[in-house]
Amino acid sequence: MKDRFYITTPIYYVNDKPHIGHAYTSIASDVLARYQRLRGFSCYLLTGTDEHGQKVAKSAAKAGESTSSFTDRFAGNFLSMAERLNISHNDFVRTSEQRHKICAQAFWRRLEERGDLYDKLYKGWYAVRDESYYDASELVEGADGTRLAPSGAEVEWVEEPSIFFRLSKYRDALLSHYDAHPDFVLPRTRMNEVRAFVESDLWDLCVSRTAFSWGVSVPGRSNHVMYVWVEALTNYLTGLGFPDEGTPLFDYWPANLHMVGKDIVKFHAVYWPALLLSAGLELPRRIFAHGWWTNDGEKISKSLGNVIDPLELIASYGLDRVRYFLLREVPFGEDGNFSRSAIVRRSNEDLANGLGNLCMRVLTLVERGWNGKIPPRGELHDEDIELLETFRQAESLLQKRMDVCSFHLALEGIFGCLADADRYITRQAPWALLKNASGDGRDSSKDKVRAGTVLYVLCDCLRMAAIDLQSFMPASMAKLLDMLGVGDEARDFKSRATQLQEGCRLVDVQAIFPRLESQD
Ligand code: ME8
Repeated sequence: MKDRFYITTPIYYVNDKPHIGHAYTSIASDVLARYQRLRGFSCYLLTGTDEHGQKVAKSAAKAGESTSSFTDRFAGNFLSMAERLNISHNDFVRTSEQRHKICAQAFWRRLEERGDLYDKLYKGWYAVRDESYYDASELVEGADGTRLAPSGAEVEWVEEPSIFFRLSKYRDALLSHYDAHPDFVLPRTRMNEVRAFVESDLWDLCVSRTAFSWGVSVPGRSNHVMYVWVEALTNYLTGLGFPDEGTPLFDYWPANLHMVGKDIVKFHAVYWPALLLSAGLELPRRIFAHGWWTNDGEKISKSLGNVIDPLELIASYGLDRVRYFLLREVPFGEDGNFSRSAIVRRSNEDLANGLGNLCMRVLTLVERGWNGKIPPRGELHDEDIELLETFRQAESLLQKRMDVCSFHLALEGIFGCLADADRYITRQAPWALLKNASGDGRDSSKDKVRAGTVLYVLCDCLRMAAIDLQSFMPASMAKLLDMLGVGDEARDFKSRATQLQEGCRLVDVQAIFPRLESQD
């Protein structure tokens, strides 16, 4: 039985169309899922949509549409975004599905049986945009003196009969969990924020609403719906068939990674573990909270009219350039600024000039000198061994970086190796060797054998780089591996340690990343 690995994306609110931020989280999760599969893990990737709560209900009402047809329409947009982004999810949970209702209600009963729920009137602040309760001490003053949530969202005063969860009871358990697992939340700065939040007064959490009905009803209390966050978090269990804990699918629990944006780390690193402790379930191994994209320096928001549509980007630049750009441009975990000129620059410098150019130089020489067959490898010189070793040893560094979601460093490492390969081809100048050999007229001449060895080494390095890059740019790297004649069965990390076969025929050689017109 293969080792299991379970990764989740947040489930996205269906109050609006998907934008680049949603695409970012899904792509990062997909890259990791593909990578773990290539390493031999049985990896389950879950994504989906968060369809209940006041925010979605209000958006549907504003659109003059019934909540169910509105949510169907927008959930459809998120599903098709996942398909267009080539996300390799194993399941897509919609919280409006019956299986989710069953899961969320069974989970609720566990909290109830534990004695962790009690009735109380909620009197306090609520931000619909964040679907979050705030203590007065957390609020900030807006430009016109109004009170706002720390996120900048408007807050409203709410008084309603509610059910509370004894969150404060779990304070010490949470803190000792953080102590025992300092990488529970990454990056570390986020772990520190989470700890500070829990160390300060941790209030009990209001977990039901009575002011509206668009949600999963509380078992036995039909005038209450579950607080949307509590219900939404249980989607990670719905995807594994909870409450049926006896199925092989449920063996994926606990999640290895909940991938989220930094805006929702509190829900995942404080509320969710406390709820799981109460329900008697294991805690996820890790939460990674990535940063925010801004657009030319401005926060992406509908009111500013600067929302970036991922589908439009794919249409303009091609999917793999977008996937590469998003994960290469900004250290994962930090905020980043999106600009079209940056995507063109990255694509041209790294993909067209770097990788694409090297591939074309190598493969056209192989076509010319060896009728498109991988040349035989002659005796290796020190510099050949050195380059091959650089690529071989890059794998363990790649693994270390992927294990902590350092995608930018992972890519930097791979492209660093490719830059070495570039310097090597310039120094070895196989084209000059080939020219000498053709003057000589003999296929077995020393120069021809040497040129063949140099090109063999380069093809083998390209094979390793393509295997490493597959999870980032699946379609283009599949094309490159096709061109190199590497079979489907030889594209994982186990096969990476083998060698390219001499005499194997190149297939359909073509440019993988043509240059883009500069937009400066
Ligand atoms: O919060 N930059 O859903 P949501 C980077 N339903 N990432 C961004 C981003 C930006 N500008 N904008 C959004 C919810 N994201 C809840 C989640 S999970 C049980 C429930 C990404 O539609 C980022 O991952 O508001 C963020 O956490 C998520 O979208 C929020 O999506």
